[in-house]
Amino acid sequence: MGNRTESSFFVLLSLALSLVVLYSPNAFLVAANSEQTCSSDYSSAPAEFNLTASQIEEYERDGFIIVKGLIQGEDLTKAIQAVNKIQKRQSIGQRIFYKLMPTYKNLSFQTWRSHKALEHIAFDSAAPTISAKLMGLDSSVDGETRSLRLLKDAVLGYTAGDKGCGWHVDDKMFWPCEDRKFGDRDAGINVWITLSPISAKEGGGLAVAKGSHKVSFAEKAREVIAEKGGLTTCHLKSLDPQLNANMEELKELHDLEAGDAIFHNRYLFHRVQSFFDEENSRNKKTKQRISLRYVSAGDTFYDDMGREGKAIEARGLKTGDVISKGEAWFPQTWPYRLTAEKNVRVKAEKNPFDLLKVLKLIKNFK
Ligand SMILES: O=C(O)CCC(=O)C(=O)O
Ligand SMILES: [Fe+2]
Repeated sequence: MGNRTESSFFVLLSLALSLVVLYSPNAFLVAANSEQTCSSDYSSAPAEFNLTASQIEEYERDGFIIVKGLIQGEDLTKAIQAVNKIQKRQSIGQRIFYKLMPTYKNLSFQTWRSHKALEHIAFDSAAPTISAKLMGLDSSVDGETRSLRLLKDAVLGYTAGDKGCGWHVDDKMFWPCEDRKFGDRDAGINVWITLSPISAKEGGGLAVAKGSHKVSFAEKAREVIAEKGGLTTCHLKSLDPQLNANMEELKELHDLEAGDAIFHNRYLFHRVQSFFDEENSRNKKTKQRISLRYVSAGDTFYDDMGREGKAIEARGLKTGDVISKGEAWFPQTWPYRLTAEKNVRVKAEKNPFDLLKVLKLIKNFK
C-alpha cells in the first residue's frame, strides 16, 4: 500500500470503529466479558441497572421487590398507546368470551411479537438486567455465564366488575416449564409493570403474598389448584378457603405510579386486588399492565397438550428440553439479544380467543 492509500485506509478504519462504538457501546464490553460470545451474535443489550445488596436480600426473603420508574417518558407513552390499541382491536371471539367470563377487559399474550413499543420494553429496558441479577445469573457457575430468556409476555387490563384472578402462581399455560425450582432464587421472574397509577386504598392493582415462595402451605395450595387442572388456577378461594385465608395473611398492596414494576419470584402467590368500592370505580379507566416472564436458559420446557404448538413444530421441543432450544420462540434477552434470533420471524400462536374455540366452549358449557 502506498503512503496516501495507507493513511486514508487507517482514517476510514478508525472512523468505522468509532461509529460502531458510538452506536453499540456495549458490543465490545460483552465480547470481552463472555467467552461464548462471538461479536456477530450480538444484537443489543438491555439497559444497565445497579441493584444493591439489600435489594437482592429483600428479593430472596420476600420473593419480590418494587422498582420505581422502570419505564418512563416516551417508552411509557408508547407502551400505553400500544396496550390501548390492543384493547380496541379485540376480536369478536374475545369480546363474546369477555361477556361470558369477564375476567380481564384486556387480555393478550406474546404482544412483543407484534408491537414494537412492547418489544422494546421486553428487550431494551432494564427489566432483563434486573431479573438476571436478582436470579444470580451474573455470577458464573462452573466458569459459564448463564443467560436469560423471555418465555412469554401478557397484556392485562382490569376494570371494575372484572373477576380477575385469585391467589395463584402461573400455571403451565402462562409458564410452560417443568416445576423444578420451588423456592430457588433462579426459579424465574414475573415482571409486572403497571401502566396506570395504582393506589393501595382504591384497589385495581396486584396483591402479593409476601414470602409465599418459601412457606410450606404454599406447596399444598399449588397441589389443590393443580388437582383440578388448568381451569381452576384462579379459584383457590372456593377450592380451599383455609389455604386462601392463610395467603390473605401474607397479603401486601402497594401504591404505584405508571411505569413502576413488581419483580416477583415465579413461585410467589399473587392475585388481582379488586376495587374496594366497585360502584364508584365503574367510571374509572381500565387499569392496564404488562407482565413479562423471564427464565434461565437452562430451565426445561413442559409440553402442556401441545399448547405451544408453533415452537414445538419449529424447534422440535419436548418436555425436558432446555428452553434455549426454543431459540427465537423463547428469545435470549440478557446479557444481550442474539442477532440470529432477532432476524427470525416467529409465527404467532393461534389466538386463544378464536371465534370457533369460544363457540365450542359455550356449547360445552350448556
Ligand atoms: O395483573 C393481574 O391482575 C394479574 C397478573 C398475573 O397474575 C400475572 O402477571 O401473572
Ligand atoms: Fe399470575
